[in-house]
Amino acid sequence: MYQLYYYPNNASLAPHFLLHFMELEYELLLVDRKSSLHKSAEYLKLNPAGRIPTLIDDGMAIFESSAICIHLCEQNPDYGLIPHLGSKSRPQFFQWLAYLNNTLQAELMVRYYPHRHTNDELTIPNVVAAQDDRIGESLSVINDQLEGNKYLLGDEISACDFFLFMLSEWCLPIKKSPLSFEHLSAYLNRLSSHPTIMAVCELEDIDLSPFK
Ligand SMILES: N[C@@H](CCC(=O)N[C@@H](CS)C(=O)NCC(=O)O)C(=O)O
Repeated sequence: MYQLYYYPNNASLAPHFLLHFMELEYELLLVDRKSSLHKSAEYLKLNPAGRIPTLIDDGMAIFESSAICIHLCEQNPDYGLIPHLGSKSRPQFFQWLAYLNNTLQAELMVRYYPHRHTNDELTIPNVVAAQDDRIGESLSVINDQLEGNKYLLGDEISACDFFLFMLSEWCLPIKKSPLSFEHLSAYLNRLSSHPTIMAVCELEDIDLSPFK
């Protein structure tokens, strides 16, 4: 039995997709961000970074969404969400997951928390505008990868696709929306009908209609 500390449409969404897809037994524990519970002494014992998500596996706390995804994939290899050891796709898996988590997600964090990246209030709109451009560049790299590929790694769905769906949802309000990219938009449209994405988004009250 896993426990996932989550908040709707936060970085817990990708691990939530995986738990659902793999039909694992899990409990969702809401971290009330509005009351800053992610900064409470109790939560900081599990996740000293004070961020969401945290996964508890047999009493062990794991934080960082990509690490949680890799751990779930490796513990449940039969579901095929990570290419097996020795497979040529395996380095591609790590490449794309790292790109999503360390590049696109990092840019999104600056976009949505611009006040943390400048000590001059007046420059906040400039930070946001610069980030919109940088996020657009990342989405363009991803769009190119999806030309002729059903999923990020080719023909098979992987954890990277669930991670990308989460980030794409966050990108919807960005100046150059993911839906404005030909291949990315067709891919998101297909993924939005995936049973796991539909079920988890319904539970987290995430509107999928923009992808349709
Ligand atoms: N790199 C971390 C980032 C997690 C993260 O920043 N989560 C956000 C919610 S999407 C959060 O907890 N923000 C609260 C804060 O920064 O105070 C991960 O991927 O798990």
